[in-house]
Amino acid sequence: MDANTKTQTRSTAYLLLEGLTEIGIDYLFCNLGTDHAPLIEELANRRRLGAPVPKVIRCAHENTAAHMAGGYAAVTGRGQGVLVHVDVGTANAANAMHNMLRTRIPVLLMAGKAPFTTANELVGTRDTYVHFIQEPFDQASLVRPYVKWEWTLPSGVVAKEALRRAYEIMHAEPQGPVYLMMHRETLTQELNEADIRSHEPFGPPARSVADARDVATLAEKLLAAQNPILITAYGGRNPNTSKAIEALSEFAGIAVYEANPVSNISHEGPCFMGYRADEHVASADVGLLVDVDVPWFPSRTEASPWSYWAQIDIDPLKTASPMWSFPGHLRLQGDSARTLEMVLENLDAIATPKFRQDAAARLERLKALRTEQVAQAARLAADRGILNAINPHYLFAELGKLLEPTDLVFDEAVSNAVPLVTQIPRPLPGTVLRVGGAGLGASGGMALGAKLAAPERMIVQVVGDGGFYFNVPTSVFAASRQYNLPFLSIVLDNSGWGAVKDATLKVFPEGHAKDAGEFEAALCAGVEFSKVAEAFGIHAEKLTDPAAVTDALSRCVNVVRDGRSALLHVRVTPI
Ligand SMILES: Cc1ncc(C[n+]2csc(CCOP(=O)(O)OP(=O)(O)O)c2C)c(N)n1
Ligand SMILES: [Mg+2]
Repeated sequence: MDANTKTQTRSTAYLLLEGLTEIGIDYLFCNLGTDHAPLIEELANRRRLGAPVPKVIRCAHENTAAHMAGGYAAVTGRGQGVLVHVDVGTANAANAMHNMLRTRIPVLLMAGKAPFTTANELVGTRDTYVHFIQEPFDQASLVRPYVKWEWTLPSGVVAKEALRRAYEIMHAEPQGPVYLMMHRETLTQELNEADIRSHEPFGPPARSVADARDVATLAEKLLAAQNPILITAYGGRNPNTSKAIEALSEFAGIAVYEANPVSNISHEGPCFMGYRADEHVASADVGLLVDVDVPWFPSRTEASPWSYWAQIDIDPLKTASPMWSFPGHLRLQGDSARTLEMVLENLDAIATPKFRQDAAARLERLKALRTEQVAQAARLAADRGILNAINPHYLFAELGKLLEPTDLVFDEAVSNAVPLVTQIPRPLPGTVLRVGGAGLGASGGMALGAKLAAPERMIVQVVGDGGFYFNVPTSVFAASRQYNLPFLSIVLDNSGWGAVKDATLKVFPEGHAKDAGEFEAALCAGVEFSKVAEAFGIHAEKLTDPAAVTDALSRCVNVVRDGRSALLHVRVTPI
């Protein structure tokens, strides 16, 4: 205590931890190193003093830590902290930052920087071999394509200000990761508490909505439409968007599709037509792209030159992508739920009796088509497969019978993703989640983070055998056990990388690879994935016989509902 000013001297690390709690960081998902000594010291100090600190979740691998933060934010909407070790830890977290950016999930990634003093000039100076080799010229470049903001904290004086700015930027739409780096000497710097600016009002900008005149234009287009469609991928990120899609589509008889879904809308909406939007794009006269990144593949599908396309999206320009070209006669930036509600209000006000009659007829046709789709899904699931080649449709249909509507499914099923969403009923939005990125290895960490955020919900990870390796399952299972986060992991073992084989066949349908049957896609045969789980005390089973599917699934689901993780290794139709 300084006798003259009556203020306390505190280290940057102390103030940073305080600042984190002030912006609502409940958790620090960590993989630590020498750079974090000042933070470890002040965590203990603050706990000793009874001051609040974020809860520390130690993860054996950064991939788990960063995806846990993602899973937590996907459920709560609140970005959390991820603390990793200098450049090397950042590199290991880069895959997850790609996924978080592409899924528009807020994450505050923090890393130390190697000390810059070498001879005790400041507390925290270089004192070990690694400090001399851990400072690349541009540490932030490891994740710069995937973050919305990055900064090296120059002094503790601005630690709290920097955190508030990071908070605002990661939570501003389109949401995404931010990255803060800190030298060890900065973290040990002692400051007078009175010098720290604190508690100014802060927060991300309010969500915007489209201009009323543009909304009216779109309502007029829908009034004249004979064959309108709507395509979404992450509409379920906001439950109100799912409701607004249902209301508008029912009113106007709009066929609703999910394309490369990331966060589902309700699949029980009256106009939900499944996943083959591409087959209906050419015949649509008015199309709505609502919260979607890739509605179809232009190499195979083309919109009619006479059709009218409107886009409603928090991020219509896809500003994180150098190239993005889908039609947009009208691009409406803003909150999709509110914008869709306004479109419906406008349409209701101008709807003619003929429009209402036509829309009602379309609605009846769509309902009949949906009934046929459900029957077709049941026919696909009726084939149970054979020994060592269980039909994924059957597997997922049986799993679906055991899940509650609120249970969360993390989909990393890759080439079996369509059977998954086709067979597992999902009446509630945001209950089957995939990352919008391409970085395999997400679902395990995301599942753990979701469980942390929603302990009352059952969490299921569905992952391919290839994806299982990318998840660093030892790290995932260790965190599940250490922090008591039970979840069900279903490993779809089709003997390798089905998607890699499919990609080769798509480009070279009659090529040399096909002739030779050499797709470079087979992985190590005979691996007992269940043993990996058993090493961590997790209930594990291997499923090879279609006749055993129902019992094995219900045993595993019960184990998880009783509070212990389970892994089910399923031999599905091989590649
Ligand atoms: C980090 C990362 N590395 C490589 C890839 C390329 N990749 C895409 S799909 C795939 C195969 C995945 O195999 P698996 O999980 O078994 O699913 P399957 O294709 O067999 O359904 C690979 C390697 C990727 N998406 N992400
Ligand atoms: Mg596979």
